[in-house]
Amino acid sequence: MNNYLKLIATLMVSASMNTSALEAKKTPQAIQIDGLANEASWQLASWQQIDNVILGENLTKDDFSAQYKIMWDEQQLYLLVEITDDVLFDQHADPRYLYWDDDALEIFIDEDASGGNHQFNFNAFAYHIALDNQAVDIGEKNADGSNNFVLLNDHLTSKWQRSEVSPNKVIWEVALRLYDDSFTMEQNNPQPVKLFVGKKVGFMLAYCDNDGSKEREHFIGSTDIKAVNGSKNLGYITADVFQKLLLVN
Ligand SMILES: [Ca+2]
Ligand SMILES: [Ca+2]
Ligand SMILES: [Ca+2]
Ligand SMILES: [Ca+2]
Repeated sequence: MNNYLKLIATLMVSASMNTSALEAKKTPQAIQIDGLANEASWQLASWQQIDNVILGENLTKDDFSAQYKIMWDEQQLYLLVEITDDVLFDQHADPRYLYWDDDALEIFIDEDASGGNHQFNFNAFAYHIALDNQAVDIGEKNADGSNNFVLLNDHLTSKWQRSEVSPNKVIWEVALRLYDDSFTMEQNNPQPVKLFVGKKVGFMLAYCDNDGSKEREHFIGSTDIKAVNGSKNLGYITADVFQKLLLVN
């Protein structure tokens, strides 16, 4: 390829990345994780939608709808999620047992935006936050080859509360520390990375909605995933379906 064609190709790639990149503004003030969106900082961020159905059919607005805002500072990402869910349901008390079949907020994060497989490693994380605010992901497989569901409660702070004005609405705030792909469960005192202007992160947000069934009724995400072999439920396997999040001032 000659240099002119290379330049055109580069411009086309960067143009397509710009249109799909999500931006997070830096919060000028501390955000308190209390399920109350009363910080002035939240006014600076714009609402994003969680409206792409990954699993399930015939979703209505009353059954589930949600929007979110995202901000950051050097220590953490901050999420404000406003969820309408008609029934809150936690059938399995154990946060590591069939957790995707309980109501759960799921944060997908790829610290270095590398993309790629993360199903049984920490190249990226899929934090399922249960209604008891505990976070679980799939770790490296056990020696016998079985799945190893691990609690990662140290990685985030989570608190939700029902809206005072609309009882079926939940206001959920999360502060999330970012760990790079060197993270292991065996590590002693792992340290999160420092965030900075211009940093790119792989990101997706989703919700498992169950209102009383054996298995979750809907799974809804923030990005439009292209189906592979008829399935859009790919986020727990590969970070390639995440969105690029850019940290800005
Ligand atoms: Ca708050
Ligand atoms: Ca529902
Ligand atoms: Ca990665
Ligand atoms: Ca529900």
